[in-house]
This record gives sequence, C-alpha cells and structure tokens, in this order.
Amino acid sequence: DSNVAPKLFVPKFEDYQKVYNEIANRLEEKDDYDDGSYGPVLVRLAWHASGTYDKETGTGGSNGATMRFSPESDHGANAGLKAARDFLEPVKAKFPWITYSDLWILAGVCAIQEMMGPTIPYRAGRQDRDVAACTPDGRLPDAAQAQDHLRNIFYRMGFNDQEIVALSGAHALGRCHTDRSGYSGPWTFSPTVLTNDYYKLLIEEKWQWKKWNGPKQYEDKKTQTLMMLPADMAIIQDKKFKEWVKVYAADNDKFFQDFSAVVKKLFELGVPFKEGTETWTFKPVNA
Ligand code: DDH
Repeated sequence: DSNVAPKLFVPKFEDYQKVYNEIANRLEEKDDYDDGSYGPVLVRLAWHASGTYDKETGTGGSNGATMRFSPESDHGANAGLKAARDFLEPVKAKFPWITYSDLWILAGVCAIQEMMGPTIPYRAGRQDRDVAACTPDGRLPDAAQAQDHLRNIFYRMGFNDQEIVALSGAHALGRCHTDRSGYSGPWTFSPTVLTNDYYKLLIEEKWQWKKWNGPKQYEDKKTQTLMMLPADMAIIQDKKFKEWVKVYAADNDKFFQDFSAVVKKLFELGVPFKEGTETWTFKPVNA
C-alpha cells in the first residue's frame, strides 16, 4: 500500500552502543599516530566543542558541532582537531542517523572509558546547526595565561574552582604538538591511560622553564621529557586550586568520581535535551 508512511528509524541505546564499539575498535587502528591512539585528540575535540559555552547568552556548547565550519575550525585553539574530525568521518558514514554533535561527544566518552578512565554517563539528542551558530574566537583557555584567566573562562561556562581543577586532570592524556599549538611534549609518562598522574607530577616533580625557541613552557627537571603549560602551573600557584590538586593527587578514586561528574556537565552544556531523555552508560570494549 503506497499510502503507508515509511517507518522512521528511531535509534535506541543498542544503536549508540554499536557506534561506541566502532569508535573503540578504531582507536588504535593507526599505530604510528602519536602515542598509538586517537583517544586523546578525540577527548580534546569533545572538550573544544563543549567549552565554547557561555551561560549568560546560552550560546556555544556541544549542540551544533559548529567546528565543522570556518571560522570556528580556524580558531587558533582548534588547530589540529581536523585529525579528530576526519577520524570520525567513516563512523558517521557507517551510522548516518547520528548527528555530528552527538557523535563527537560519544567519541569523547568512548575515548575516556577505553583509556581506562571512569564511566561517563551519556545522553543523546544534540542537533547539528549551521555556520551561523559558530561561536566567536577567544572562548577557550589560552595556555600562556594564569589563574585569573582560567577563572574568567571557566566561570563563564558555569564551573567552580574544584571543577576547574578536576577538568584539568584530562592532561594526563595526550600531548602538545609544535605544528598545532606550538607547545611540545606529553604531561605524563602514560599519555593513553587516564590516571591522576597529572596532579602527582605537578606536586612531586621540580619544574623549570624549557630552554628553546618555542613558546614559554615548563619541563620536568629530572627527565626533561614531560611538560607543563603556564596555565597548568597556575593550578599549583593558586592556593585555592592547589588544595584540590592535593586531593586528586592523593586519591585516584576521588579524581575519577569528580572527573566523571564534571565531564558529563561539560559535555551537556547548553544542550536542550527533550524531557525524559534517558541517561545511558556504555559498556567498555577494552575492559
Ligand atoms: Fe587541553 N590542551 N587545555 N584540556 N587538552 C592541549 C591538549 C589537550 C589547554 C591547552 C591545551 C583542558 C584544558 C586546557 C586535552 C584536554 C583538555 C594542548 C596541546 C594545549 C595547548 C594541543 C596540541 O598541540 O595538540 C588549556 C590552556 C587548558 C586550561 O586552561 C584549563 C580540558 C579542560 C580538557 C578536557 O578534556 C576536559 C587533551 C586530551 C589534550 C591532548 C590532545 C592530543 O592531541 O594529544
């Protein structure tokens, strides 16, 4: 009967778990990429999609995936994130029903869980928006700056001091690239495993200015292979921030608990979920 409307495909939890599995199985596909995993750069994509949120105007945030478009894709802070967006294209092609904005955040959740991090609860329902919804440059933190800047940027998103420090622990993952940010090197010795090492190293190691032609950054005195940005060092130079650095350095479970809560909040900033949207937790592949 030609009068019967085609059945609309309404994806369920199982469908999103399939997307999760697809991403998880591809993370280490190209073992010559960085430290062997796309996990860290996917976390950074999800964070930069979300961290444009401004609570006063309700603009920005992960709803929209506007980093697909110039000018947002060209903002200095987003240099190098094309690698993450391109990585996800075959996944989008295989599961065309998922929006880019849900996909990018799902990839961030997947990467954190697969890199041995805590479970990050997830809700679907983001809608892609067009170039008109791009946010202005300057909403993401500047690595050359210190605590006043961090507070300005993160208070604008609606975070407090404890949450700023908990979010910063993501720098246990990944590295800086001279051809992206200009900075160089990883923060920890295990950049594809999430731990509280970032806080431990901040407190326990001696940090000195790196002598080089690049932007001002710190290196650890002992091995000169690890790095800290001026903005990282700010969280032990500020008394209130440092209290939380000590808490997380001493207690990985507490870090995981607070990190999960604050990342969920970050990933949902400004997203107009429909009432009754279910919260899901995905089963890790790499368990
Ligand atoms: Fe970050 N980050 N980030 N970051 N970030 C960089 C890399 C990564 C700052 C600057 C930089 C967060 C907070 C801050 C990750 C996650 C998160 C790089 C290097 C710079 C610079 C980019 C490159 O050269 O490739 C600054 C400044 C802040 C701040 O002031 C607080 C937060 C909140 C997160 C998060 O995920 C919650 C990750 C992961 C990376 C590694 C990316 C990679 O490719 O590896």
